[in-house]
Amino acid sequence: MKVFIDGKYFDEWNAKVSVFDHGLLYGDGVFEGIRAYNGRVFKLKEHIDRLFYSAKAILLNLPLSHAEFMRATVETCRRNKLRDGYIRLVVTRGVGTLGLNPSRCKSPSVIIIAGKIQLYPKEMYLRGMEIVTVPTTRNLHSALNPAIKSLNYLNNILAKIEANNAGCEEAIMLNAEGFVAECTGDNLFIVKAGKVLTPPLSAGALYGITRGTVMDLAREAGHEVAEPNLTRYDLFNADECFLSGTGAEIIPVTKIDGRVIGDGKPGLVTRKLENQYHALTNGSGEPI
Ligand code: PXG
Repeated sequence: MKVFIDGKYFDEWNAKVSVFDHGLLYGDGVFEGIRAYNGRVFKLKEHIDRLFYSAKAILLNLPLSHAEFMRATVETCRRNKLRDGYIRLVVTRGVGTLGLNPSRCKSPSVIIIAGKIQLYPKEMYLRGMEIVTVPTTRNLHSALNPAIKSLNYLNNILAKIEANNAGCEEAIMLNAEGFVAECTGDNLFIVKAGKVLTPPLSAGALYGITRGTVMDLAREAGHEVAEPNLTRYDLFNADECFLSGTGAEIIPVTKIDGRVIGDGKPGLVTRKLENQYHALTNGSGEPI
């Protein structure tokens, strides 16, 4: 595997960063997780757009232009002969001193890894997954805004550990008001009386690219799509529930906090959206 670091390609055993990089010392940086399908990078422009928004929010001047990021991502796939896989794009604050002042960091570092990902077992896509609500809540917008895809994922990792301790792969995170925000690495949807519903971004969700795609697909298929505040009660009484994310794609949820959702099997609307999503991922994107 060849890893892109600051314009050069390194063998994976030689792809290293400094222990003084503030990405490591403080989680100071931003990232994106992107997929390639069938020789194309899916929604690449949208991912680079979001990288720029995250960077802007943390006052990080990205060292490459939008077009250069697109080109470097595609080129890293090419060098790895990757046609189907997962691309991790990371920008750190760069090498600095001990002490958290970011102005001591000389220049941000760009890392691009093109590899594989398998987030959940295949079985869960067939039968649906069980998830639980966990005590760790989403960050407040006034703290580390949850819209920023920063290298500081401890909040989500704590929630993930809590889910794992309860025997589940994914956790529902509420916001400080008790409304459903999203999961640790996936957005959440329910289907109720044919309507496709997902929490509003103001509830503390990431501006998920898969979330946006699913909303477009659901509208195309004639469903009403809305973003109301949702409570756990709304989830328990939904006809269907599913999660969306670049890694997970669309995965049905059939049990939440011990309550069976709908008839306990992945729903028809979920299955239809999964099929539409797979058709789109296979046929569109930036050619490698
Ligand atoms: N919420 C959070 C907190 C995320 O980190 C999503 C929602 C889904 O967003 P997208 O834009 O991917 O539809 C994410 C994305 C991993 C991994 O390594 C995590 C994500 C994506 C890819 C891999 O666990 N999270």
